Parts: sequence; C-alpha cells; structure tokens
Amino acid sequence: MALGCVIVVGVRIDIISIFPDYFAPLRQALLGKARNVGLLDISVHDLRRWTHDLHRTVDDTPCGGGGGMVMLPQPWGEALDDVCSDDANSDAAGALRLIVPTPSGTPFSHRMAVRYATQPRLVFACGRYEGIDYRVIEDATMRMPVDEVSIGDYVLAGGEAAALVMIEAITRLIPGVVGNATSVAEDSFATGLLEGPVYTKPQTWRGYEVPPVLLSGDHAAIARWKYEQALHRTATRRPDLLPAGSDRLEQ
Ligand code: 6GU
Repeated sequence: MALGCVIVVGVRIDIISIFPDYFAPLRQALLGKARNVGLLDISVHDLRRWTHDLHRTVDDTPCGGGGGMVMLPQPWGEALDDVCSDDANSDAAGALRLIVPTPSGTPFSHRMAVRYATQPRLVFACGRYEGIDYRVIEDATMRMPVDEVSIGDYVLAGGEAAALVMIEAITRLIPGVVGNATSVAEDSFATGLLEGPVYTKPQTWRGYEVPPVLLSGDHAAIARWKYEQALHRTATRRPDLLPAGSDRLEQ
C-alpha cells in the first residue's frame, strides 16, 4: 500500500485478557486492512504475563462467599500500570480511556461508539469468572477515566466477546476504516432511526419486485420513501427510539 508522505494518525487500542487468541478476528476483513495501513494499532496482552507464581494464578475465591471466582488485584494492577503508563502513551498523554466490559456496566450504544472513536487511545480490561476485584477499578479511576460498559441484558462468560463487539462498532467509525462514508452515515442508529430494507439487482427475483420508487430516479421521492420505511420499522421494532409523541406520525 503506497501511503506516500501522508501521515496517518491512528487510533491505538490495547486489550488485556487471559485469552489473547480470542482476538484473532481483529486481523480479518476491514479491521485487518485498517491495521495494515496504520489507521489502527491494536495490541493484545496476556494478563498472565503479570503473574509471579508457578501456576500463573489470576483468580481466587470471593470474599464474603458466593459462587465462582474473582480475578486477583495484583496481576491486574501491574498490567494496568504497564499498559497505561505514560511511556506507552507518550504522544497521547491524558487521552487514554479504560473500558471494563461487565454485565453490570452502563449500556453500550452508538453514541458511546462515536465518542470512543475520537479518542486516540483505548484500553480494554477483559475480566472472566465473576469479575475483577473492585479495588482495581477504584485504583485505576484515580489515574484515568474508567467506563464499566455492558453490551446488553444477558450474561457472557467473559468480557472478551463484548470487547470484540465494541471494538468493531467503534473502529468502523474511524474515518478511512470503512471505504464508503455515506454508508456509515446512513446506518441504523446513525440517523436515530433503524435503517429500512435494502435491495439490489435484478429488478425481479422469484417474482418479487424491487420497490419501483427506488428505480424512479426521483431523489426526493427516494429519500422520502427511505425515511417512511425507517420510521415504520422503528415504530414497530423499537418504539423506544422514537421521540415522545412521534407515534402520531405513524398513523
Ligand atoms: Cl460487557 N461482559 C460480560 N461478561 N457479560 C456481558 C457483558 C459484558 N455485556 C452483557 N453481558
């Protein structure tokens, strides 16, 4: 790829996990390409690197009882000290955000993805088991902005799959990662409404027709039709996304 003398300002993402191989998909497709051309710099760190015992222990039983295991503060504290240090962050001091995926976090949304996409540096701390000893979060909060974030109302076995989801949603908003900026701007949620149905060639398939307005060449009529479809789909599937009182528009 010939970049010439263009200086590409990339986004840096660090991921800490006990399953670094989980992040192999970040080498595929759009993200793999964005990494190859320098738009994205992703480093995956194995939490066990910061253990000091023979068994490379990362968890222990919860204080106060209860099921499952809790991740130890020691490896997490040292991992965050190293990964979030000014050294590793020299040209983006003060611009680092720590994201901790957890089912008890703030719900992730398109709006958050937009905000994160403008940050020069994001660190994802992926916990397993019942979570990370909370003192790690308290200690990190003293030094950097920390967001505990959930991707939905269900429980995953760990933060890894959630981090993959968030990273894909965030990085596709970075200019240049997705080739067609218009398609990103028209996506569901970008407009505040769900995107309506889409069609391509041929005009007739198994007896089903592409809606004639889309072939009319009348751009105003097409825009109006797309808006009506988006409004109808949002009202039926996600009425919570419509501003209060806009249900009257649907009748
Ligand atoms: Cl971010 N982590 C886990 N473990 N479970 C989840 C989640 C995150 N979001 C929804 N469920």
